[in-house]
Amino acid sequence: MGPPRDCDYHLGVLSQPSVDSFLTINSPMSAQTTIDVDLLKRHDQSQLLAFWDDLDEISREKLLSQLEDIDFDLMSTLLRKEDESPDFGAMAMRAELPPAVASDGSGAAWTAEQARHRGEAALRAGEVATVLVAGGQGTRLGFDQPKGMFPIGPVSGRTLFQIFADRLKATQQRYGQRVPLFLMTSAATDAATRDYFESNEFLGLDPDQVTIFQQGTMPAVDAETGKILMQSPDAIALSPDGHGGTLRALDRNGCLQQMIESGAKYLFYFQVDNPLVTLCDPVFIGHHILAESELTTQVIRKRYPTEKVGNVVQVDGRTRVIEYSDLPDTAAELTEPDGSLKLWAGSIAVHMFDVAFLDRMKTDASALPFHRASKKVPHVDAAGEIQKPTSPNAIKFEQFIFDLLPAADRTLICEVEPAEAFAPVKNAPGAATDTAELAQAAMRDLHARWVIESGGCVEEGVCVEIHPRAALDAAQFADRFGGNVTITKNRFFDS
Ligand code: UD2
Repeated sequence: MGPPRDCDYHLGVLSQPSVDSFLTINSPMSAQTTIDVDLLKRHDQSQLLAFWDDLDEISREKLLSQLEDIDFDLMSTLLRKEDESPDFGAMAMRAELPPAVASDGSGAAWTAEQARHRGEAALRAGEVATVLVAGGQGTRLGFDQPKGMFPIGPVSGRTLFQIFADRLKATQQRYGQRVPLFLMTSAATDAATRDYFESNEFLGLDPDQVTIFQQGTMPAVDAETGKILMQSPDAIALSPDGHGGTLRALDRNGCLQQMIESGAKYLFYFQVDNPLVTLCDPVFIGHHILAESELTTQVIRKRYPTEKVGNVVQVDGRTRVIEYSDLPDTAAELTEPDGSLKLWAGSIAVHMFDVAFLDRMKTDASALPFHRASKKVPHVDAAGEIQKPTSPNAIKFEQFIFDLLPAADRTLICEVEPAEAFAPVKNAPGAATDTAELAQAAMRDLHARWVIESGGCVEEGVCVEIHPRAALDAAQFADRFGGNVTITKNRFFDS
């Protein structure tokens, strides 16, 4: 690849544009694609067409369709740092705790049993849908396939995706109603995820209940110059727009409309990395409904001040999350007179949304703030050479779904015990926290407790795993197997 010819745009094989500064392609495969060259100049991003003359028709079409998707006004606003960037430090110092239901059920005007009944009624009525966000690349885990394909069952070796599908299927059997699954992927995970579901018979789910949809992207920019980076001469360096892109992607792909038409009123949101997620927990769903909350979020009591979870707080009457990376240590370490943490509520990224709230917010999705992350982004330089940086060279922009919290009229937080609901798989073996080994140990310990609480016993060093169709919770395990179980070698209860 020779050096770029600066801004000398040959229209060549392109159809004749109506205005000279427009590049237009009429493709038999797709609709007409047009980009305003002056727009790129105005936004100081003309380098995006620097290799234009060297590209063939297919590459030009590819590049033009990527350019067409970029909101250049938004990019310039972000680059000028004119978008809202809250002072999290100041906020954290005046933060309070939002209304919370503790894990023992206290803090609500109803009992946990009443919440369970209400949640079960919603499940029986087909009012609950689920959304699984699985667009992340799992870089920290060092697994080169979508994270959902990671084998995690401590005895069964079942993958994260299988464990969620098993739980969904068992929930459907218990309540006699189908629970739709909306699965969000990104460009990096989409093809492999679809292939995995299709070649594994949708993991026992009905293909009609699974909707796989792809999130949007944002360009990565050079940290020093603010220029959008090129991944190759015909492609922009794009990265997923964060899980905050879920709302826009649900809307754009017709999923929100699909939910509304099917009668789904409540959406259970969860992340791909947590095999202990209490997917469709009726108590959690019930608290959300009884509180008439628009957005309810599960939290754990943070085990130490700087634990890597979002801090759910109330500031100026609005609930919000201050991400662990934005919370100053001085605020993280604030304590109550009894020595407990003041900002104790750590989000584990399990949320209940009112579908009507999402529908109301869909046009405001772009109002979610963008968070910036410094990353190493390989790219082609001005001479067309591929650069693989060894230190962060670029800024990526991401929206976070929990930034919808301040917009909700009513919110609630529900505390859960980490041992029962949170064991994220994020880091490679050997890390101190959030490894697959630790998640497997948490699954094994939880299931061993179900056996012991049911009157059974588990020999030291023996591993137990319980398929959701055998038991969805401790109470069901006790009903089915109570008192009879002595486990002397590794065992997978699969029916
Ligand atoms: C997330 C939360 C953190 C805490 C923690 C619990 C954020 C910013 N922080 O931390 O507050 O609740 O989880 O485990 O979310 N994803 C997409 N598309 C994207 C980016 C992410 O689908 O563009 C998915 C990803 O596949 C995963 C989830 O979102 O399921 C969380 O992403 P992460 O692993 O980057 O978030 P993390 O661990 O920093």
